[in-house]
Order: sequence, then C-alpha cells, then structure tokens
Amino acid sequence: MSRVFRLEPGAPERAPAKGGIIAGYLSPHPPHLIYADNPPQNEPRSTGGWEVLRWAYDEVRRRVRAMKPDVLVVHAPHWITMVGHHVNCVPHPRGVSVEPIFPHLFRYHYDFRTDVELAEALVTSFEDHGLVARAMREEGVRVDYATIGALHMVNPKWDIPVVSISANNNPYFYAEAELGQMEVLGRATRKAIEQTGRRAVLLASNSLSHLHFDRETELPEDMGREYPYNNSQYRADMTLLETVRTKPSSALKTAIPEHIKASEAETKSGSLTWLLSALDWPATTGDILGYGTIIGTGNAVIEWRGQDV
Ligand code: 2X7
Ligand code: FE2
Repeated sequence: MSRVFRLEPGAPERAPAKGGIIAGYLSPHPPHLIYADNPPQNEPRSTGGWEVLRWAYDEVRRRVRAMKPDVLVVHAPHWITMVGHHVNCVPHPRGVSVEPIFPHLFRYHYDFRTDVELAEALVTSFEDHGLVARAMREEGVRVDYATIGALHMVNPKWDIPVVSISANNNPYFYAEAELGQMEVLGRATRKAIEQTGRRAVLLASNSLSHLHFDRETELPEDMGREYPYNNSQYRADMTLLETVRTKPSSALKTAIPEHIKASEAETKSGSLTWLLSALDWPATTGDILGYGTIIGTGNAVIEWRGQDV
C-alpha cells in the first residue's frame, strides 16, 4: 500500500528528515595553535606564532559558519580507548583540558554541549556495523586536548553542538593502524547522521608527519627555530598533499598507508580514513588551506566538501 493511503485524513505529509555530511576537515590539534591564538579559555599567554596554519583555520571558521551545521563530529587520537570505539554522551562537558607534555602551553577551560541523540545513534550504528562500541557517560572524564584543540580552532565560540569519538587504538604503540576498521567506522557514522537528519561537519584531528624535536626553545613560539624535523618527513608530507590536491580522494586509500610508513604520521590513529569514508570517498580533490610545521611535525588544514543538504 502506498504511503499516502496510511495518512490520517487532513494530516500534513511530513518530509523525512534530510541529513548528511556537508564537509569534512583535516584539523590538526597541536596545543601550540591554541597557545598562539590566545583565547580567553586558555590560561597561558603567547606572542603569537604558527600564523599560516592559524590563517588556514580562520578560513575554516568562515566556511563552517556559512554552512550553519547542526553538529560538529570529531575523531581524535589522544582520547585512546583500548577496547572499543567510545562516544562521549555527556550532555554538558565542562572542565580543564591539559596537554600532558606541554602543560605550560595548554590549560584550556572548556564548556560545551553534546548532541546526545546523535551520540547515542552513533553507538547503535557502530554496533550494527559489527564494531565494539560504548557510550561514555561519566560526567567527570576530562576531555583530551586533541578533541578540544580541533574544536576550538574550528569554532572558538563553541555555539555548535558536538559529538566526540575516541581512537580505539594507540598510534604510539601499534606499528600498523587498523585502517580497515576506520573505514567501517566512517560508514557507520554516515548512516547515523543520515538517520538522525543532522547536517554535520566532520573533523579529523590529526597531524601529518610526526617525528618532532625533543628540546623546546626558550620562547616556544620562536618561529626562527620552527622547521621540518627532517627533509624526508617533509617530502613524505608533500607526496601525500600532491595526491590530495590533484587526485580524487579514493587515491588516498593507498596514499595514506604509504605516508604513514614513510613518516610515522599521526593519521595512523585513523581519523583521516574515518573522515573520508564517512564522506564516501568524494570524487573531488581536497582543498588545502594551509601547511606548516609544529615542533617539526607536519600539519595541514584541508577541506573536502560533502553532500549539499
Ligand atoms: O599532539 C601533538 C601533535 N600531534 C603534534 C605536535 C606537538 C604536540 O602534540
Ligand atoms: Fe597529536
């Protein structure tokens, strides 16, 4: 029987919720960016630094505000969960996020809203796709700096609800990333977003090449001392970025693991693979908004456009 015959006489026909992923960003999180930004939420003060990357984020801020998304969904490598993919379902996370290696740069007071309905739908969808998943409901758990860093750089006003997903791996421990599983996680994310009718922007909170200096300069933002860890790390980033800017994103299915092998890239945690899979590997090139090093690591801000919803 067609749908129209099931309507009560006179009842308005309601269009199904139309949701989807409007855009995804590679959104690196090194604490130096927030430190350099000097927002009121962060305790330490700086004289600036890393401007080219921060200008790239200014452009992301403009673009995201114009899109008016319902939610920002972030996958971050420093919320590490060894068993399963966890989703933060705390309605109103509040606290101070501290970077453990750079506490003198990052002590950030956060206070934001979670889109709990979407967060719970993600947990269900992850399980439906055969993944181990868990709703994180502990009020006092401190939100990690990679989640806060990407979210702050994209939306320092924090006026868009958030869903945050953990990294079910340890990029500093395993030699091989479980990128196949991140592909499934991306598909499951897309499904939940569509089912809940959200217009979402996704953030993959990852640096690129990840070898870094083990000494800090007296002035942390001394840009006279900021350069790639070595030329081989830099070349590996450029090879990846050349693929990003000239080829459809499906070319990154092989380019990302090659880049990880060549440069110890933080994409080992799978955030970028999750993002592109959720976007269904767009046939377009990525829009590279900026690249720069942070204590020698490579960092790029990149946009891929998604559905026009
Ligand atoms: O987490 C990070 C990072 N990904 C890169 C550089 C410096 C600090 O922290
Ligand atoms: Fe990191």
